[in-house]
Amino acid sequence: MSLFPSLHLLLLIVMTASHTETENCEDIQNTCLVISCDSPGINGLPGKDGLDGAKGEKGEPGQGLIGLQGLPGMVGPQGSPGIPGLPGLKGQKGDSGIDPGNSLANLRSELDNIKKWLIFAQGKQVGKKLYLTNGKKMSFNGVKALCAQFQASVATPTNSRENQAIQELAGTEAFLGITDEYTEGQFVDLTGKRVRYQNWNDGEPNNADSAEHCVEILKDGKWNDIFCSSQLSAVCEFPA
Ligand code: MMA
Ligand code: CA
Repeated sequence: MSLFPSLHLLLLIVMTASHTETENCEDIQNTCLVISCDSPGINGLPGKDGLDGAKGEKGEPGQGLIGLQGLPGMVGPQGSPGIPGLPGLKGQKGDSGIDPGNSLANLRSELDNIKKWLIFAQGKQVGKKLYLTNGKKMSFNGVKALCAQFQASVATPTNSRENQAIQELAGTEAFLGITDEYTEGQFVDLTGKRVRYQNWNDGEPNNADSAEHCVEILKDGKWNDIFCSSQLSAVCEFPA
């Protein structure tokens, strides 16, 4: 009888433990049907990788030296030729070859024709003199410079026919190539020669204001001494 209480106690402990374990196992079986209640299961496989961590701080600059520049590469292959250039300008016409001795005569004849056209269009020819005007008004120096550009002189009549040709061509007041700018009262042409033919208006030359050293031909062909700075029509004289 001395053992009974001990055995009874032992049985009680075992039953209690068994009962408790059965209850715990039933709880787990509600969520996991596979797990055996008898012994611990083996470890599962590792989980998936976690998310990336936060970006780290920028590192210090590197300490290495910059390398030397490399040698130039080899010369490349020759390129293809460019497109051909544009044709040059047309050359001057050569001699006919038939009669080269005539070329000068032909030129002379062409020049004569051109002079005739010029006179026909707007010029006045008297003997060996050809008068031309551009119809522009300018000072005496302006007329001199204009005529000089064409190896011509300022119109200088040496007789009444020439005087009339200039008068008709100009149609208005125009400078003549005559002045007394070197010696007052002594009228000379632009070569410095004293003029023999003169066609002064009544009372002229009067050297008004003691400053009239140029000569104008008036609309009626008469002459008047006038200021060289006046603006008058330009008439040039060409050798015809
Ligand atoms: C008058 C007469 C001329 C003089 C001019 C100047 C219109 O003519 O005195 O002799 O040259 O004036 O403008
Ligand atoms: Ca005058």
